[in-house]
Amino acid sequence: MPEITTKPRTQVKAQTERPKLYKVILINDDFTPREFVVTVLKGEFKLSEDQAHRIMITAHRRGVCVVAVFTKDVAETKATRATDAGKAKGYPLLFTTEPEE
Ligand code: TYC
Repeated sequence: MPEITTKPRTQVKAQTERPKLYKVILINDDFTPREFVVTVLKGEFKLSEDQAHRIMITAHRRGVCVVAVFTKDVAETKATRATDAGKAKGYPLLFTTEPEE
């Protein structure tokens, strides 16, 4: 009997690479109250009052501040939720995401 040999159709890739991480970035604006930015940072990113205040002040002074890094899905979900919290109050508060180098 001739033996039939078939090549495996799928290649199993070694799962040793770390998932790419994404930064959530807070953008300054002239209208959102400082205390509201701090409240959103604490609620969505589980930061302490002190950490949230430092990040808010850094964005206020420099224009932008990295809040934290997450996997892509988590970063995008948190940025959207935090931006929507501002939108719900009529504020132009904005969080964006970008891949880490
Ligand atoms: N610049 C705002 C103000 O003076 C406060 C603020 C800080 C808004 C950081 C957004 O990402 C921000 N009321």
